[in-house]
Amino acid sequence: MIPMRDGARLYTAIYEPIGIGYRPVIMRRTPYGCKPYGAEFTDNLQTDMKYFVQHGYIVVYQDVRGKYESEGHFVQVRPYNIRAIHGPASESSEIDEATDVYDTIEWLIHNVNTNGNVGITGVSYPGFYAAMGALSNHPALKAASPQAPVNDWFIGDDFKRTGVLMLYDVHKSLGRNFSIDREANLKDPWVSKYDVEDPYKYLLGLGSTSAAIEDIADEKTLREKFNFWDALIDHPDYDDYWDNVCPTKHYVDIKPAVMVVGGSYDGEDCYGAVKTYEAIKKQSPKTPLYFVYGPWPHGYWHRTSYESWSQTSFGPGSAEWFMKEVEFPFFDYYLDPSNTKNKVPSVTLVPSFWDNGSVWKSYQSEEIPDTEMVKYYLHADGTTSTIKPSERRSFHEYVSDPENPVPYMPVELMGGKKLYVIQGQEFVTGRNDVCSFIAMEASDTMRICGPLRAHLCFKTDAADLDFVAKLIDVNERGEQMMIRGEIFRARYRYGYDKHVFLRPGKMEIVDFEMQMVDHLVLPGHKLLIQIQNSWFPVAELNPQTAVDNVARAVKADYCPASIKLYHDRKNPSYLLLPVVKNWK
Ligand code: PG9
Repeated sequence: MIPMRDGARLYTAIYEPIGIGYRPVIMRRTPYGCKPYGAEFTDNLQTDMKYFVQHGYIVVYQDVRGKYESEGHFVQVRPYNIRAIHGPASESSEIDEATDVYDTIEWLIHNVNTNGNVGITGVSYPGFYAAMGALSNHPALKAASPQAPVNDWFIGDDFKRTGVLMLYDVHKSLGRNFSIDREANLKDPWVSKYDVEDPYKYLLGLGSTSAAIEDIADEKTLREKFNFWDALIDHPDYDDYWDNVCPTKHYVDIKPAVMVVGGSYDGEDCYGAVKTYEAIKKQSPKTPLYFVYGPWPHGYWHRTSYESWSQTSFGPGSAEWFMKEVEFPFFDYYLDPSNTKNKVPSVTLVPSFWDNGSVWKSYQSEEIPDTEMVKYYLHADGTTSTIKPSERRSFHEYVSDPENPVPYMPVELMGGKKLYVIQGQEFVTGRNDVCSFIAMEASDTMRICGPLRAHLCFKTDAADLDFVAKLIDVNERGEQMMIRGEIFRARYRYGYDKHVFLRPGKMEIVDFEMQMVDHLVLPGHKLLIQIQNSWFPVAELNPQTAVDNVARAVKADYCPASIKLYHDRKNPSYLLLPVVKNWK
């Protein structure tokens, strides 16, 4: 129980090798508990921490403030506190997660046989704590690795995407010990009552987001137990609350080396990984910065058995290789002066591909490869190409009906593992509310590396719409793998801080980013683009009416929308793809 500068004591489990002298520390902070407490704790020491244990590192786990065995008050993604002293504890007892890391490290180097060097790491929510720890300014902290770190729960991580509530995840994960009730935490926190037979039918039957929320628990309970609920419900637009909670702007003048790790198949915090890397690269130029990105679902870069996902396989060993050849050498270079190896390259990329039987390959360099942004225009004949449409007036016309939303997965595959991120879309082909556009066969391998963008021109009679853009890889046998799907709420087309309803019958445009990919389109494969207006129930339904707060919408607010998706000379719609130059 390590005392922080304000007197709160944090439960800290220290696993220290005996009799091998002064060793580096690798540390992880978590809101999910350091269970099982005490000597029987063996789990991570044999998995994601195994190379640190093999090299005699001191391994430290900590319950973050206000969680499990630690004292103090838990705040979801506790904002960086500009009133706190991010350095030696002084008379100010103002705290945040960075000062808690400072105080913990200060205690460790004075009470444990360390060599004076500390690293901090973590995946997902622990990734957020690793990023905040990098802001502690403790001189002993030499390296940090935020991996799939939570960054922004409004725009791109976990709970919401561009302000759209990721309903199924929220519905399932809010049993996930998001309670600040210590008793509840100590029970099995994974209370998920939503492993229902048919989530699509179950959640559609509830009829609205507000009913789905009510189905989790009554509002009073939710507000008392899930102290993040106020944010999800009371701040429907990107207001000061969201701006204050997002850590990105504080990633400035970071002292330790930082290795950001992300997975292109990650259905939770792929956004957080890329935005954390981009922010540090831009705002903290002196920081030794590293980026790793590969075809991994959430945290699977530590899963040594992982070699396939959904319908794709790409060979064994990627996680073992990452831990042994990239992650541990990164920390050891900065934490163990006896290390004689060179530093790892700044950028490690493992492209995805759709061709079962091939094996993954890593590309290491000092920069992300140079790309050219190429427009793939949508055409009236259901094709897509780099040729701009010439028609004077051309559009696809269809109806988006909340009573019959486009499913995000085949019902039999709906469930927790987030396979939807790369799931082939054969199950929606043929729906007239899914607009499909197929490209010619690729003659050479094309590598798409970076965030995509969707630019869609449309008219509608509705006051608001969600657009889902999907980029799909179709192999020679017509089998599909989704490269990236993304949802965007049209009311935020002028910015997330203000919702501006659509003007019925007027030409409107949405232009939005789709999360980073690194994908090889192999010769003989075709790109398929699909545009639709629901992705249910992974995303809540848009009432498609002028409802200020969708979380308060009731069944009567949901109305069908007539939509014209334009693709003509004056109003072209397209996807903008970052194509790697001269890729062979
Ligand atoms: N980022 C993941 C998550 C956070 C909040 C809700 C659901 C998931 C995670 O920490 O695993």
